[in-house]
Amino acid sequence: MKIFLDGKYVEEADAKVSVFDHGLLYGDGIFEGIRVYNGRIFRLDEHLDRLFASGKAILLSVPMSKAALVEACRETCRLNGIKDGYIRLVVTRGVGYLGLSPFKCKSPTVFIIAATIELYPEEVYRNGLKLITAATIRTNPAAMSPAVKSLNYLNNIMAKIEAINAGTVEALMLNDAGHVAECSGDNVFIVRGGKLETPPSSAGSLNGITRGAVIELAGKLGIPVSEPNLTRYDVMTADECFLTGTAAEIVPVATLDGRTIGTGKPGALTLKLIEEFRKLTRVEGTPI
Ligand code: PXG
Repeated sequence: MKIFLDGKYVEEADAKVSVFDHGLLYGDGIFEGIRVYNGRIFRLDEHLDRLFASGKAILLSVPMSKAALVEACRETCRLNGIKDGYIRLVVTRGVGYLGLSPFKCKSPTVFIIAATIELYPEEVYRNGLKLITAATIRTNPAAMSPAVKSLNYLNNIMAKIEAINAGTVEALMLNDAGHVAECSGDNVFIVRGGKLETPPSSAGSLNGITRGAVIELAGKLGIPVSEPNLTRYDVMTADECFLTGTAAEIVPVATLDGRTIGTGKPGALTLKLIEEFRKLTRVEGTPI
């Protein structure tokens, strides 16, 4: 496997970063997870916009232009023969010293991996996912904005551990006001009376690319979408619930903390959106 690392394409065995890189020492850095479908990179532009926004928020200047990053993503896919897969684009603060200050780091490290991705089990798409609520709340945006896709994922990983310990794959995370924020690596939607609802980013969620695509598709299908604050009660008593994410795509949710949502089977609107999203991924994107 060839990896893009700081301007060069190197063998996986040679793709190494220093133990003094602040991405490793402090989780000081940003990343994107991007899908490749049918030889096209899905919503690459949006992913790069989010990467640059994350960088701005943490005063990390991405050392490559958007056009150069597009080319590097395409070339990494080409070199590895990836037509359907996953791109992980990472920008770290770079090599520095022991000490928090990022200003002593010489230059950011950039690497790109193009590989295949492990999806949720097919059973989850047929029967719906059993969601639990994590005891771990989502980071308060006044502490560190969850809109920044940073290398510091411990908050989400703690929720993921809770999900796995409960025998499932994803956990709902609330914010410190008790409102629904998102899941450990997915955004959340509910259907109520034929309308879609998803928490606002201000509730403490990532501005998901898949979330954005679903909102767009709903608009085209004439389905109203709003972004109110939601509680666990709203999710439990919804007609339908589903999660969205680059890895997950659109996953139906069957239960929350043992309460059956709707019929407990993937709902009609969820299935329609899955169908439309799959169509979209087949035709849209930056050709490799
Ligand atoms: N919230 C969080 C915290 C995420 O990490 C999403 C929402 C969904 O956003 P997108 O833009 O993907 O629709 C994410 C994204 C993985 C993996 O390896 C996780 C994500 C993306 C790609 C891979 O588990 N999470």
